[in-house]
Amino acid sequence: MIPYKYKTIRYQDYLLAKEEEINSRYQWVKSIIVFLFPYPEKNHQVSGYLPAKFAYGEDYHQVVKEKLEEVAKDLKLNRYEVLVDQSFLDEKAVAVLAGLGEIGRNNLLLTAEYGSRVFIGEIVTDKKLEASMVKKEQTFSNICLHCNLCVEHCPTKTLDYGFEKDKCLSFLSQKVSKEYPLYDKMKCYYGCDVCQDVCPANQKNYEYLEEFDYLEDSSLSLVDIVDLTNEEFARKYDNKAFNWIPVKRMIRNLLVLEANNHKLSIKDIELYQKKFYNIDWLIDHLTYLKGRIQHGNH
Ligand code: B12
Repeated sequence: MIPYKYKTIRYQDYLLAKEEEINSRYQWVKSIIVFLFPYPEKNHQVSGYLPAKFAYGEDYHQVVKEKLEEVAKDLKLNRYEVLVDQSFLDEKAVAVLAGLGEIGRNNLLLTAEYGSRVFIGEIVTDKKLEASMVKKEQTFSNICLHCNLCVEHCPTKTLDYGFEKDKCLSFLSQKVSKEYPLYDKMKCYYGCDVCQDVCPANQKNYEYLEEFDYLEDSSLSLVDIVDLTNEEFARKYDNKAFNWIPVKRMIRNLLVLEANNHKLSIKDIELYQKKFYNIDWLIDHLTYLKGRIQHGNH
């Protein structure tokens, strides 16, 4: 018998407790200023492997934080906090409520000016500012064409029923998971671009910060990271959005990409199995890849 214990709470109670917790920490907040920072759409052909385009340039967390600190100083705000990604806010929802766009079928904020290739950041402040939008009806509702191209092209069928996070290649590239056949569809070593690449609301011309332009060291090969510790990896890529990922997950991603590109032999896999003999989850994934290659199922 599997040993387990359980207790139940009402969903409403959870929502109230969550709200109370946020209220107690952010009781001082009167306004949220929501910012969009577009990043480029351009493709790059390189010899190594690439992340999704949102990670081509400098780490957006650092860049957006730095820019918003400058804005907050210009605005002479008294009490404020700059947030990006690691935010207590649902950033897509606050952007919609501020009138910046709508949530498209691909689960992302779509904007009329930039499409979906935007980073969202906020300044929360104790200053009472006039809201840009007062009525919910003023939100956008026609940027997403509901053409379903994102749904049809998603390699792992993540969007068939709303958004199934656990199937999303962006999620899988960051986590350890046993969904090995889904990894067979992977093209980027961090994140995924498919649902945005096929979106007709994208492919727009706009200005963006040069910090988000492609940097050469975003092209990775196994030799670049295979012998690094987590600390060495984080230091080497300290200006990259993916620098927080444990290095063995990045090595897994590169091994998967090698296999997906028919560049991994059984002999290579056996060498990696020896090298990483004490990391069970990685050995399991390598065993799967070995089976795949043995059965000629590339
Ligand atoms: C965790 C996370 C992920 C997870 C999964 C998140 C998920 N459940 O969607 C993973 C790793 C899969 C992921 C992937 C990506 N992410 Co992400 N992610 C986040 C993060 C940190 C939290 C999102 C979250 O879990 N929200 C809570 C859940 C419950 O909300 P939700 O299901 O997404 O949507 C709810 C609301 O939007 C609401 N809703 C819908 N419509 C409306 C309308 C109104 C008016 C309201 C009030 C609410 C509402 O209902 C939904 C269900 O509750 C946010 C940053 C943040 N703090 O918000 C970035 C963020 C959403 N990610 C971002 C990006 C760039 C990506 C990727 C494109 C990266 C990539 N290239 O691989 C992919 C896109 C995958 C996809 N198609 O969605 C950007 C999105 C920018 C944009 N244009 O929308 C964000 C905002 C980060 C940032 N600061 O720029 N992400």
